[in-house]
Amino acid sequence: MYSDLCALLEMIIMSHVSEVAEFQSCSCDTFQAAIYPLNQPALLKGLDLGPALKLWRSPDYLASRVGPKPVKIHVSQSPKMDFVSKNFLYRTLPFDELVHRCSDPGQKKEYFVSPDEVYYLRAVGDNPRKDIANFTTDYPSLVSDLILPQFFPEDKLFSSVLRVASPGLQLWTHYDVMDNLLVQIVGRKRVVLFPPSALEDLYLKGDKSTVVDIDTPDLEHFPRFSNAERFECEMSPGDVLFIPALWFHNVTSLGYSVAVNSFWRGLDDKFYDSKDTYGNKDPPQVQRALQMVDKAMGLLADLPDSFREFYCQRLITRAKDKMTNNVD
Ligand SMILES: O=C(O)CCC(=O)C(=O)O
Repeated sequence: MYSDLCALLEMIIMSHVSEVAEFQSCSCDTFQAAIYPLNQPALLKGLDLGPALKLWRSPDYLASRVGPKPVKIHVSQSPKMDFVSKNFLYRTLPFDELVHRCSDPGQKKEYFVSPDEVYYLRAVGDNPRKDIANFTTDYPSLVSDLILPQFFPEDKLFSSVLRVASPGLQLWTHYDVMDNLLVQIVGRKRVVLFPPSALEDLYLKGDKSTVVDIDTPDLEHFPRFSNAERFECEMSPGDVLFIPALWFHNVTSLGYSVAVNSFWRGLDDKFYDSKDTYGNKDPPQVQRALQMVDKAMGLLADLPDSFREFYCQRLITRAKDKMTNNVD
């Protein structure tokens, strides 16, 4: 009975899955003219990424190039990192030790919580509250190994982020406000993407979906989740995934994984929060608008339930009408 249900669930979900479009050896001009304007994820293959593809395959090489630089990491007992139950800790490890623990998990002599714990490095600047991750200045000994694709104007680059993960690590579904080029260097990765239009089916909390298990979701709690259109791809070393701003993505490292992604500003600077160091803060205009919604809901708080629900629906209808210019 349970397995029948799972099979049915899989069928429902699979009916909404599309493959991410692939492009071979595309140039900057092709990207700008034919790929970027589609506002769809794209898997770019065959780009020249430099010697990192070969060199970083050796964990010893990567570890010794950077050495014991302390890095802040997520540590979790479960490979499915869950920001709702917060099943992870923040800890610091020397970079070389992190690489060894991720690349050869059975060999670790020390651990924080349990021998089978998993690790995730999402590099941050020296002072994460103020500094933006910059692969070039934060990891100077690795720079000459890697050619990052320059498909956007140089002055639109926001950050470049080194990512190292244990086998199996799954990062929750979230969106970023910047366009993103994710460069996979070591290991394979499964990426599931949902378009911005799936927002209502993803049960968001801030920029993250609260549906942690995207393959066998709890449809009693999240009945709309199976409606969400999804795109999927598997990245191999050397693949570059274009993730447009506001596209939700959920990433699973199928083995020990090393990647670098770069975030780019696609809009005018005034649409980005100057205090954002991660590339995931909503535009300042949107933050103010959301505060106003909270205030508006506060004004309705004392009404009896039936009135509150009715007028809440009226606010939603009014916002939708404004969006399509039906209200003056
Ligand atoms: O590849 C990863 O580890 C996560 C990528 C990601 O979430 C991003 O680039 O925004």
